[in-house]
Amino acid sequence: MVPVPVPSDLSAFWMPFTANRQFKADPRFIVAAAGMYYRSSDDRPLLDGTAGLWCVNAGHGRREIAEAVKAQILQLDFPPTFQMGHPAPFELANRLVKILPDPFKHVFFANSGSEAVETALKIAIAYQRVRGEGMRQRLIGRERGYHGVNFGGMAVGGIGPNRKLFGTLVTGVDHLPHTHNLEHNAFTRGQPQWGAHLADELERLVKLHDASTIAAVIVEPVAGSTGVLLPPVGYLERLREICDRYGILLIFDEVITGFGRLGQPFATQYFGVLPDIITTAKGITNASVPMGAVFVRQEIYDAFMQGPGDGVELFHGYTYSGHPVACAAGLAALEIYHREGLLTRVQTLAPVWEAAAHSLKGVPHVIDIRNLGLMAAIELEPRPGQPGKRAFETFRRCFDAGIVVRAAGDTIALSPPLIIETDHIDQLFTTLGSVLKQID
Ligand code: PXG
Ligand code: PLP
Repeated sequence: MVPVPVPSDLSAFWMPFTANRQFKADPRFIVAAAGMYYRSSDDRPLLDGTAGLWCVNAGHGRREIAEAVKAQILQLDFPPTFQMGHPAPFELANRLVKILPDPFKHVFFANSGSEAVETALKIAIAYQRVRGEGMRQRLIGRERGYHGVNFGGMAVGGIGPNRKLFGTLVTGVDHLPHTHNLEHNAFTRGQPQWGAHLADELERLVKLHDASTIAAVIVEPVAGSTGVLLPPVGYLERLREICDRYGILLIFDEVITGFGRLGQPFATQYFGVLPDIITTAKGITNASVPMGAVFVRQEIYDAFMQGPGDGVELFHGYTYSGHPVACAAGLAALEIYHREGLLTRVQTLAPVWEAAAHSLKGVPHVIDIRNLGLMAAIELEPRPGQPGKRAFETFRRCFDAGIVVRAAGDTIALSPPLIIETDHIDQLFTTLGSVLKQID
């Protein structure tokens, strides 16, 4: 391989969600990627156990996407989508609604998961208003939820450190309790049996605030970023029932669970529970170009399409909503997903994945193992008074030992590309197991 130079001055780039000083003192550089592997700056292969950040579902360096992007830029690099059109977003939206359940017929494009979430929250509040329920302005999220880093998503999100420096956020927000419980559910394979009653906390919030003030509830069907928290059996169904009873919209944030992670195109199909709005991003372009999207049910779109036909129905949009390059990448990614059967491939991989993950039971420090589809979490006992340190050291040692894993608090999260083979699965868990045996 031709060596790729690493910059000597690391000071100007303020790195996101990173201990900048620690990293810049002892950097880890990735300089190339193909298929299941990255290559580090010291020319070692690194098995990608996290599909980038839950997003490179078809594996790295897909030539078809690169070619589609190049052709698109040369054909038409950028026109606005405000009051004028170009073919790509219409084509991509038409393709996307084909892999969604029936009521989802309309797509609003954004450029990230965070923007998709802001869009969904705005659509939810505006929908209540256009249907004559303008008092419904409250939003309900969930503790430990992650919905991106913009103000709305941060407010409905439930991760303390992501919120605490940022003032009053968006007001009129409340939270359901999270569903993680080691006492009842440790080492459960797949969805836990205990915990569906936690959805009834929504009834409590309805009593507290009155249904007439609540616009929407937003949850991740499987919480990813916070450390793979699974919905107990019956939990999502119960949330759906309560939302129906009180005219509250249910939003599924499928930024991570979209595009095959659970063995169906989306988690809504895997769980058989239909929300009213779905947000997604990441895998939509196989992470090659930033893009997010919001899918809405027919009746939500229709509610906006009233009044004079020459009036703008939704005063919302990003300069790059439906950017041609992102759309070209999205169309090429969908083509690969279909051709290689990746949106359902996890159905056959999941049992192998589950067995491999749970083989770490009994390894030092491991206090829980969770899995669903091609997601897994290995939760570690925190070092006393040093939350997150043991998992972070595990991540660093794994990097040195040739695998990329993700540390979320004291949990090691795994979510590899959906093209993974069984020998990669072995390498991932064998390496992780031996690192855990080496550290204190
Ligand atoms: N919703 C969910 C459910 C997500 O997982 C976002 C929204 C925001 O997407 P953007 O594209 O704005 O980042 C996400 C993103 C991690 C990690 O450590 C996870 C995400 C982002 C960064 C890190 O697991 N998920
Ligand atoms: N800030 C300024 C000054 C702008 O002009 C714009 C867009 O025109 C934005 C922010 C929003 O940018 P975007 O549409 O890319 O989200």
